[in-house]
Amino acid sequence: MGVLEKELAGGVLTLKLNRPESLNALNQELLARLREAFADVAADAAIRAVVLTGVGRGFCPGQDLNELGRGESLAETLRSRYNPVIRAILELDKPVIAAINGVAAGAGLSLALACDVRVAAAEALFITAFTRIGLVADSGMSFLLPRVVGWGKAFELLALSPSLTADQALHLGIVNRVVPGERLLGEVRLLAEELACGPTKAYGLIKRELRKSVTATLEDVLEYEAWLQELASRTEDYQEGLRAFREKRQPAFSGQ
Ligand code: T3D
Repeated sequence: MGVLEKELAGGVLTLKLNRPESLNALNQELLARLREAFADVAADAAIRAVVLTGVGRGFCPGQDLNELGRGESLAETLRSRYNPVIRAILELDKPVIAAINGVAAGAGLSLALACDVRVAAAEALFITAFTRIGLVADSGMSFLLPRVVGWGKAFELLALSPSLTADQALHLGIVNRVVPGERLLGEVRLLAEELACGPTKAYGLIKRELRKSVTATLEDVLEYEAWLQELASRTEDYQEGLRAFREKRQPAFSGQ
């Protein structure tokens, strides 16, 4: 069994970080496997939704601290190993759900924030962690966190690095839902299956719209929406959506 377990069923690929002895800390091998996995997902039309979770009691506590200080600078590590993974998730034209089964800290929290939907087990914990070891936010966290919780709260969470419970994370909008731990994968599976049966290309275009909205002016956004709606209107799923409406039935989206 490798450091990243993969299971494909019904159009949903489940990726399980599998280094439970370190709560699934990110080492070079795991980061490389994640990068490969998301590239494979992008190229495989049969995969229409992804679930990212952890094996054991942790989701991911960020960088494997036992692997630091072995020559490569942190900047190099981020540019060559972390940033490509974060970009791959954000730019993937398919929905990615984080099933946060336990602690998410440091770049492990960044990984969760890069996902499109976050569902947490009631016992999960959320820690920015960087300043606990004298570092600053990385792996996209300084971009993503203030957009979720606001500037002031983001500063507080980054500077003081408290340990947030799942309910506190829900209250701040860091997670979409909290469920009992034993129900986490079942609930996430249902959500992932619903997304995997949806208009996949429209979901991908929505991700693009949201990314654009972060830096664009209103005029840019209006024009970009018009362009993406044109693309959406050329999909088979749009034709199916219209047919289903007229025939008064549920649409059967193919993802094309
Ligand atoms: O450019 C770069 O490469 C730098 C990038 C940096 C990005 C970052 O992610 S910086 C932030 C790094 N993460 C942390 O600082 C968190 C470190 N971990 C913790 O603070 C705690 O482990 C937790 C709060 C996450 C969980 O605490 P607890 O009490 O539930 O578990 P524990 O006993 O501390 O951990 C269990 C095991 O996992 C333990 O191993 P052992 O003693 O049983 O053999 C622990 O050492 C290991 N572990 C946890 N986190 C990491 C780790 N091993 C390596 N790296 C870790 N990050």
